[in-house]
Amino acid sequence: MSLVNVHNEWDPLEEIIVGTPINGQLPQPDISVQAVDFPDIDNPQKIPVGKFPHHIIEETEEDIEEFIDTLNKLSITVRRPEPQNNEKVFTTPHWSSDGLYTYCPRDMILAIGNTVIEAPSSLRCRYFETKAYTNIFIDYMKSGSRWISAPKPELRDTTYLQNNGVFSISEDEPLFDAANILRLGDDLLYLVSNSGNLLGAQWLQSTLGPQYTVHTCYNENNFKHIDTTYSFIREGTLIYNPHRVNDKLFPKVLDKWDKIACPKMVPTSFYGDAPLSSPWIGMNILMITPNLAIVEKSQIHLIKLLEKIKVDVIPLQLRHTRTLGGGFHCITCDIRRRGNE
Ligand code: ABU
Repeated sequence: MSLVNVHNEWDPLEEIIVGTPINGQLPQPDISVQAVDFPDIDNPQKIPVGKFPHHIIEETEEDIEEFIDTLNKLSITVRRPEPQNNEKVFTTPHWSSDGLYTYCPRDMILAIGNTVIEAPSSLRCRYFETKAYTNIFIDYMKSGSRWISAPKPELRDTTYLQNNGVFSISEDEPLFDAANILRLGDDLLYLVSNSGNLLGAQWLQSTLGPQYTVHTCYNENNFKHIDTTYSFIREGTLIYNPHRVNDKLFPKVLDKWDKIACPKMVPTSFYGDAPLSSPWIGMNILMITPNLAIVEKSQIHLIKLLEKIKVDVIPLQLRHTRTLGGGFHCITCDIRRRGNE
């Protein structure tokens, strides 16, 4: 039986990939890093670069170990990527870059039904990131899963566009991070942003075929990933980021959903001047079942809201979500959930 079998964000979780901060670094800044990760910094020289401090990596790995322990106690299988050498510079015909990290498998791996898809990221530094998961993908393929890589993009300088200070990406080739997409059964919600273009949505639709419908949606300021814009709790119920979407921006496919505004986030600290995540990383939660969520423990307002709508919460610590750019949804890729649609 295919080890990959996942149709939505909330069915009972059975298997998951959890990232690692080990060997993580901020790559040499280039136009892709500026456009996608630091669109608010107008002077490229102000973009942070280099290794994350040791204590950030160590404390994060410590927090992740406790997270994995919790998942194991819930009988959930956990797999981890092979740490990569991100310092190594690589070159394509158009540019050179070094790597970022393997902390956020959510950004690079899309699991839909029995298929894993390697995403065509608009960040040059992530060009080879999925290589850290090859052994896992081979295991999945041997179990009967499908394994696809989206066409490798060229990512020329002309990919990155700036209009009135807002970055976007061109429509020259399909581009998206897997974190631009959320699964609602046969409906997929696809955020068009500075990390995902319309051609990417079209590629996904044509690759998955008529069983699925890819619904494009937008948020304010073209902000990259969908999992700090929407958190899906269970069939028919979602939490949205009121700073990024409103009645005008909700896509039609969500017409019948109960949409609850995310309460204010509790501010959490970060290292340096420019973190990889916004404060909304606090709403980046992982559903274990439709009635059980893992939430970063400082987010007490969100925890209260979830309890009010009858979701039990396991509050866990993840101290460096803003510095490293990932909460519990980002640092995972759910591979198998019980349920068939
Ligand atoms: N990788 C998720 C980052 C999203 C945010 O900072 O809001």
